[in-house]
Amino acid sequence: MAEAALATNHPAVEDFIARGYHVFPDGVDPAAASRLLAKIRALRTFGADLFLSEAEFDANPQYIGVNPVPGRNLLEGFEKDLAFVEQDPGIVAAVSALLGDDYEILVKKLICGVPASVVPDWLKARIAGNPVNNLGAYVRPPYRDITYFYGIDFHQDLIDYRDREADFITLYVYLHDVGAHDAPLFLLEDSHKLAGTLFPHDLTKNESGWLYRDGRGGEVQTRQHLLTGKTGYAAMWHACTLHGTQPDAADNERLSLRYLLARKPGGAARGIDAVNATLQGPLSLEATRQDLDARGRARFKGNSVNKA
Ligand SMILES: O=C(O)CCC(=O)C(=O)O
Repeated sequence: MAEAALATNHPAVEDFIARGYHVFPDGVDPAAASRLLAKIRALRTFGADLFLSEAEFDANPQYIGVNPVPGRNLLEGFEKDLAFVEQDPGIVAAVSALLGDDYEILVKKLICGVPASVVPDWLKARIAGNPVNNLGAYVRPPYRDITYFYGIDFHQDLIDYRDREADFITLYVYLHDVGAHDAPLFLLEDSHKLAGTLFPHDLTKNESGWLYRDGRGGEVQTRQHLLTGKTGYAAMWHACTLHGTQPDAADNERLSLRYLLARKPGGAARGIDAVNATLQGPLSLEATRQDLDARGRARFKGNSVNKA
């Protein structure tokens, strides 16, 4: 307990308790971010040739196993180039305060917000209004070493971790300037306070942001915060903090690094324990989502973030 009490002195822990996320005031080295981006762009063009044809897709639809995995992850070729994030002193200090200095990287991958200009019309028609438009199912297999989004409704990152405690955080780094039209992340401040809740979430837009209800009788008024910033912008959030993106309306893709960082199981109390002690709800869920059928296909249409 003494350690958790000490750790709460770090601004990242204070921000997680107060609002569910932390923006790094100085980000990370923009020159290193640009160098990495240039190397990635030299490998990939992010054009319409990313996608299967409609006939190819329909011949064998695969909705599961279409994200990067060990052995098929573009970032595996860039370990040294990622030191500007993984060894940035501000990042290391903040993450250590939350998770302990023996924290581990659960997942790291490149995320591409695919621009409207390259998504084929047949695909746009099929996925319009879906809550989760992860396009991996429609991308040619060799390109599935990146995760591709055409918008995703407000969700918690706990969504992918049934029965796991919210003992991990997400770190996002923009590899180029991201403005309002580049599919920036929308994040709902204070939404973490209701802890784990089932996706899709009960959200009602109002003048101050969104009223968020947990289905258990609890509710919180949240403020919508747009994560826009320059190259090297870095922010991290709690596994129960709601966030999402709208489809990328710009002509260019948005390329970002996404890390999931976790505390080592067991051990002494950490800043994350102090954060979690303030939440009003379960820290883990037996079921995290109810939007998919048995094959992993969207069961219904509906999306809040597109109304933001
Ligand atoms: O980058 C995006 O468009 C959405 C990513 C996201 O929300 C996530 O990976 O949890």
